[in-house]
Amino acid sequence: MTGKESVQDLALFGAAPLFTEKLHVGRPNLGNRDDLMARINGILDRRWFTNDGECAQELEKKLTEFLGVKHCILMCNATIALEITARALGMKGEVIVPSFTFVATPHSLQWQEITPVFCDIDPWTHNIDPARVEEMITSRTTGIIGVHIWGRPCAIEALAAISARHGLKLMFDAAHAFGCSHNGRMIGGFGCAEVFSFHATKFFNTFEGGAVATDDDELATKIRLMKNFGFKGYDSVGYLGTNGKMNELSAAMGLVGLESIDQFVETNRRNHSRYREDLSGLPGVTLVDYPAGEKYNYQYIVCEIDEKEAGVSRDLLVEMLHAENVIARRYFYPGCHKMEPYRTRFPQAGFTLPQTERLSKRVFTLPTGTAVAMDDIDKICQLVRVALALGPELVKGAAARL
Ligand code: T4K
Repeated sequence: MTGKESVQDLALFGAAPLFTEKLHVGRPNLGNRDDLMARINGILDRRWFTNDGECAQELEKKLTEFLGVKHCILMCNATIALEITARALGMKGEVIVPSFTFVATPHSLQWQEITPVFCDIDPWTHNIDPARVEEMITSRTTGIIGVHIWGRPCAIEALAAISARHGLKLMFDAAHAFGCSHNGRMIGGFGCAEVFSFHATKFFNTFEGGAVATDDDELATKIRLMKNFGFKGYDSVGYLGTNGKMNELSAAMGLVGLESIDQFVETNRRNHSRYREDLSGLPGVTLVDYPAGEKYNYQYIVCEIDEKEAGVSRDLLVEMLHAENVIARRYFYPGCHKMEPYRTRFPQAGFTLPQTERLSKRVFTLPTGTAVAMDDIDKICQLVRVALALGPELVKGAAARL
């Protein structure tokens, strides 16, 4: 850099944050507001607020078509959906999961006394590494939960082969992967069942919500009963059940969002391309890409930082971005095996998870979605560029100055 450039660059880290309002990762996508209000009025008029109402039935039907599956069962959130699905599949003992995921994945097992056994990931895909899965299988193993991290499908065929070889149940946590495809087929149609999250921060949201997709009639019937206390008829309960139902307001939000789904994808795709252009050529910074030929929702702008090459650590970059009101997130730091109750139960787990430990220190996510403007993206990337050019000492000052 020339002296002149560095003075301009330093001015980026001004006395006040670059952005006057906080730019969050996970800002919800919102469909047509008038349509939503009209649907909400309909719900109020009908006075049918939950328990498989009109909106929920319509949404289930539309999602089933969208995903190309036989059943799509709405749920109040993905965590309960994971719990119910694992239970309905008869998972018990030990189930193999990645540690590089949101803590809801292992919690959904541990909550019902099933032990999550953490498996390492492939450093390139960030998904569970099938080559490591077989090493984790014991006589107590009953299943595998693959997670499609960032909406990029995990090694579906390899996991299916391992499951078949060892007689295990295979399900997927597809919380990130609504609207994504694998070999031309929509995610939702793989394994025994796949679970989506429709949380506010997800690509497609119902405020809070989720769904289980499956082609298995028997499993679908069981899950439907389990999510409604086990009720088989008015006064007859056939299973131990819980309350996993989605309410009508959430279903209405989903119906309206579904109308705008193409626009959400397009905005995310455009944002991702802009980030790619703006960050290209930066040493030590890799933007997680979405390979051509499949559908993606492009919901996650994931950067991997190689501190040696970049000259600045991931944590310092995130600190600096926060000081500028860019609320980047360190998903999924520090790895589930370092969170309770797993850290205490499995203090040695880190030894078998080198790639998880490495990656969780290197990645962060940046804001995207319909609430982020192109101009914002340019400024965010400029901050990263300048941080790398100035080096750790000046960035530390920038991060600490407010
Ligand atoms: N499996 C996987 C792989 C998952 O990633 C998740 C959820 C699940 C399972 C379970 O799904 P659900 O049971 O939630 O359906 C957030 C979400 O709460 C969580 O749903 C999500 N993964 C996870 C990756 O992110 P936090 O603790 O980071 O949330 P919070 O409150 O810090 O919000 C995240 C960002 O979103 C902030 O920057 C603020 C912004 N935000 C959030 C909300 C709620 C908004 O702008 N508007 C909002 O309404 O977990």
